[in-house]
Amino acid sequence: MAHDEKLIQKLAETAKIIRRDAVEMIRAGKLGWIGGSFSQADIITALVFHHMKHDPKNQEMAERDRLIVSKAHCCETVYAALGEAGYFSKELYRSYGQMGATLQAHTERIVPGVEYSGGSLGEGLSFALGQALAARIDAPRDSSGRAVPRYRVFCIIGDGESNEGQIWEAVMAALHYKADNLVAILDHNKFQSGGTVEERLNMMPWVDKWKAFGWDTIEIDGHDFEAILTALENADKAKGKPHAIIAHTIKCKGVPSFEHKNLHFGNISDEMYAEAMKALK
Ligand SMILES: Cc1ncc(C[n+]2csc(CCOP(=O)(O)OP(=O)(O)O)c2C)c(N)n1
Repeated sequence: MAHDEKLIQKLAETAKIIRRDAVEMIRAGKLGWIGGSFSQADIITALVFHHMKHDPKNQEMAERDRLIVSKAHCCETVYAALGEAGYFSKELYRSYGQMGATLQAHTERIVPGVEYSGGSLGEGLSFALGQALAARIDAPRDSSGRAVPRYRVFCIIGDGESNEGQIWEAVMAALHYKADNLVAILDHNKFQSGGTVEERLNMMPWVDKWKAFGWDTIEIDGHDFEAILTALENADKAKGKPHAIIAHTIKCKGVPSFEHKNLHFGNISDEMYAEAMKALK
């Protein structure tokens, strides 16, 4: 069923705020990961501002859903979403990337609301699986005696990151443990740091691969809120298997003149800043 238009509009507006705040952070720190931060921004917005169960006023709530951003370099839109949600003061944005600051250029658990410290790619899905399995400890049982996990775990991974073998170890283990409270979302923005994923190490077709590993798998437009929300809700319904959402995204999505270029890491010039603020009004 289609979602309320007002909800979709609100999410789209929030995603603009998230991207704008990410731009401000990158300017403040004079460096950042604009491409992968922007490609995942709509997925993060849908999760943090609608789908996930969490409470910035009760941050350690045991039953909170977990968001693990395995491609932890894409930290700016994670920080922007958490700041917007009220996990910490937006004042922190101004010290992003600076010596001694809380907000550094890879996500770290010292930041309120961040669940995963990363940087070395390939590890987050294993961590997320561990969290998904931990949700069964002391969990209530259904009528057949099966543990009903106390929370869900959402893990964003990169297409370049998927070159790492450890991703596929986690994929196999998650099926073995029937971790149906685990949702992996592939931010398929077609680029990694040094070029396209196709020319570096082609792992396509993604859907066939995840299905072959036994996961409940679908493919969506990762910038279409209706599609994102529907995919997340369907993942709740399908039991007995972990879930993969292959999200087609655009690197640097949100500022037309940046899109499809591999703006992977760097600063934002005055000219780029003006373009970004115009596009994200
Ligand atoms: C184990 C490891 N190898 C290499 C790197 C360096 N590195 C940082 S980002 C990146 C590219 C990642 O590509 P992708 O997962 O597609 O991320 P996105 O394009 O969304 O930024 C690489 C190779 C790293 N952080 N960790």
